[in-house]
Parts: sequence; structure tokens; C-alpha cells
Amino acid sequence: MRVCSLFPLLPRRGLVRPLSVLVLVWGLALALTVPRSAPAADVIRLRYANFPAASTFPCVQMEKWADVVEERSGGRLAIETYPGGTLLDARSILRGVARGQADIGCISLSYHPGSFPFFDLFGLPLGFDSARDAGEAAFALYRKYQPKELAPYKVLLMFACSPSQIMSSTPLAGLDELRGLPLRAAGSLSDVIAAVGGQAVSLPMSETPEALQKGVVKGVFSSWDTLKDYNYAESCRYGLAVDSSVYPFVVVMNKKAWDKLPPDLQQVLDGYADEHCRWTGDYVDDWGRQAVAWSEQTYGFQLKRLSDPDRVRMAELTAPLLEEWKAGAAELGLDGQAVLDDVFRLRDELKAGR
Ligand code: DTR
Repeated sequence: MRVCSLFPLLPRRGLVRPLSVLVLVWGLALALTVPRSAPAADVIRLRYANFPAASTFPCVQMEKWADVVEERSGGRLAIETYPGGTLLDARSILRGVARGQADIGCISLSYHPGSFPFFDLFGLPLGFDSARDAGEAAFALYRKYQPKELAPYKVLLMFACSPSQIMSSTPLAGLDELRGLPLRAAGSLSDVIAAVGGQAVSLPMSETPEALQKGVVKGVFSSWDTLKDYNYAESCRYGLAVDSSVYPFVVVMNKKAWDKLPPDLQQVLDGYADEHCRWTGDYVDDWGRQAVAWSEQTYGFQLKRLSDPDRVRMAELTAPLLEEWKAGAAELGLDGQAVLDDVFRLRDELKAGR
């Protein structure tokens, strides 16, 4: 059972009460929630910053991860989780972890255009059909290539969202209806929208509901889970299944905080990473399917699938993006084609192995 500190850095709490009551409640909570197996003096507290709403899958996976690592550490780790930007917002988490304002942070790499040239690849259409496979592939690529862009951090794990789809307030039958349509995307996924003729508006997820409400965007390029978790289905009654790019996520830890952990606790975190990556992918893939069914029942959401000719056209229109990434990879000292060959081999092996 995780420690929930109550004052003043109230992760997941917003109540304001007299200090004495709160400190008493906090002390009681602390006494009741620190597992018997670890004396309080031995408990290492880690602050984990996350950006989207607590109900969304990046925060659901955070809570799952925290529960498991606390359990497997025998209570010697206490993870204080901060969803919804309550400690650091989407654009501040990376810097905040580097500075030690948070020990751990979850970021969507696509929110930092230009900062992650290697992983911009995963924001392009690579043909993954599940978050589980895309996340495993991204994590494997990280381990193989160790891109310098993540060198300042300890990478605890990587995962991905399910393939991005298009949800819109205007009816969609195919690519033609996307022409000039303002759609929210992020990072290199914005290039995909532009390539098919849409008007890409690059925003983090946390700023998208307001942009939809104000009409700044008419739809969202993201995975189906957001239909329910952000209630996009209320304003976006039309969906076009394009099964496109995924958004890669990384959970990073401040390197000094990591180095201070005893080796056996480091092994707890490293030893759980792959299992958690798969758990997260399965969770969001399943949740996305449930979100579509819920949207159809609740709002009469109408889902169309991109026609085969349009799928071919979309692949042709976005192919230059892969060529551009390959050219950029050369500047990173990498053989871009070899990396792509690795990605496609992993994609096919993971799909065959499911
Ligand atoms: N689609 C990406 C990633 C993403 C998918 N679901 C959620 C929920 C909460 C935050 C991000 C995401 C994106 O649009 O940011």
C-alpha cells in the first residue's frame, strides 16, 4: 500500500485543512501505510511526476508500477505519485527530473520536438498494430542503440500508446475529408497529418480538451483510449481508423537518485521493466477497444475504416517522412536503413509471437 503524503505536497489530494489536523492525519497515514517489513528509517521515498489526468493510461501504469516495485522492494521503496501535472506539467517533467525536482518522470517523447531525433522515428507510420508490440520494440531499440538524447537520464522503461486514429467533430469518409482539417497531434505525428493534407496543431494531450472546446481544432490524432479518458467522443462523434503512428513514452529517473539506490533495489526496478512494458501495452490496447464501444453506445460514435486505396495513398504520402528520418539518422552517426530494418524485423517477430 503506497504512502499518500497529505500536506503540503499533496499528490492526488487537493483538500486544504488546518495544519494540525492534516499533520495528524498524515502521520497516521504514514504509520498505517509503511509496510511492517521496512522500518521507516529504511524507506526510500521517490517522487514520480506525470502529466495527464489520473484516469488516463500513462497514470494507470504509473500506479501499477508503483504498487509492484513497493511490494517487490519489501516496502523499502515508497513511490509518491503526482498525476495531472500536480508536481510538474507536461513540458517541465524532463527538466524537472534532470534538476531533481522529481526523482522519476513519465514523458511523451513527441512533446519535445527536436529533442529526441532518434525516437522521432516512432512517431512515424511504422505499421505497428498494438501498443504492446510498439512499446516492446521501442524499449529494445533503446537498449540496442542507447541514443545520446536520453543519456542524461536513467531510463526505467519505455512504452507506447496504441496506433493513432482520427476522431473528429465533422464526418469522415476517407483522406479527402482530412484536407485542411485542423487536427491536434504532437511531435512527428504532426508531420503525418500535414503529409495527408490536414492542418496539424501541435499540442500536448493536457491542452487538447480546451482547444477542441474553443474550436481551435476539429479533431484529434491519437489513440482510441482518449475517446473515453478525455471524453473526446462527446464532441468528436466521427472516427476514421487509419491505424497510424504510436506515441512513444519514456519513464526516466534522475541519475543521482538512481545511483543512490542500493543494487538490489536497482535490480527490482530493472527486473520489472519488460513485464511492465507488456502490461501497459496490453492495458491500453484493451482500454482503447472498450473506449470505442462505450463511445458508440453513449454518443452514437460512428467509426469508419480507411479504404484500402486510401491506405495505399497514405503510405505513399508519408513515405518521404521515413526518408527524411533516415537522412537525419546519418547525422546521428547511425545507418538509418539498418535501424529501420531492425524496427520492421522486431515488429514482425513480435506480431508473430503473440
Ligand atoms: N496520443 C498521444 C499519447 C496518448 C495516448 N493516450 C493518452 C492519454 C494521456 C496522455 C497521452 C496519451 C498523445 O496524444 O499525447
